[in-house]
Amino acid sequence: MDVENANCKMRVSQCTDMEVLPIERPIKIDHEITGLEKLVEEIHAIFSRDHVNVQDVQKLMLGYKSSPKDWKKYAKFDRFRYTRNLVDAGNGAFNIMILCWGAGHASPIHDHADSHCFMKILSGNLEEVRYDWPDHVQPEVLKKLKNNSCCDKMADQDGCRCEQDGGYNAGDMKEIGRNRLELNDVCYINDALGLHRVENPSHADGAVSLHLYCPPFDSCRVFDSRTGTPTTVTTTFWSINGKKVKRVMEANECADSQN
Ligand code: 2CO
Ligand code: FE2
Repeated sequence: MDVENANCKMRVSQCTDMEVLPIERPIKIDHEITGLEKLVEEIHAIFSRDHVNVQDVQKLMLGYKSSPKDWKKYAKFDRFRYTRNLVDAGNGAFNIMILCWGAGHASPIHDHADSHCFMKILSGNLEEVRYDWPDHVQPEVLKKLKNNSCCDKMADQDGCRCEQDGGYNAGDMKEIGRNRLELNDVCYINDALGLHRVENPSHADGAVSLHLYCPPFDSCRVFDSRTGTPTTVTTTFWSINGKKVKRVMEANECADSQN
């Protein structure tokens, strides 16, 4: 099975036969979608099926051409970091949000909590940098694909140095690719394809992106760019349906909760 046929109604690690993880290839748009509301409607319709191909979601998102009037009510920027603004909670099967990136804002390196992640540029440009998982941390999906764990792999060496033991080395994060994402581009990632960091490279302009996650997640792991040390953080919203959320600071927000 091909990753584009994976059923994104299920967690990535539950998608069967995902041995082959191909690179993205050009996808043809079936039909144009007029307006963000219509796109959200079509996403609901497709998710009412039992099986939703990754590629079908990509096609829908490509079929919509960004128009700021559609999404400006969700586009709320913060001076210091990128914001996550919920557009639709997808009846619990997925969620759709708009992320607003001020000039130079970036996410830490992070995973996607075993979910499927689709991302479309609505305004400006973003740069996505992909990384391999650090040797000492393995996502559910790779444990399943390789049918082993880092503990199995290292058992007959000098003992397991997996995450519980804090065996982290400088230089553990390996870059595996870079994508420049421009207006209306769509990209897809899941934990089997690696980790990523997303940045607005502009020194002057903001950027806005539309994200769809399925299933939705409210925490993920961020990785220290030097050592690969993972930290679990809560993912929060800056606004929901265009209304700013009153936030209670949590202890783990010191590590930057917006990933
Ligand atoms: N995953 C990050 C977040 O939800 C944004 S990077 O694109 O997936 O905050
Ligand atoms: Fe991400």
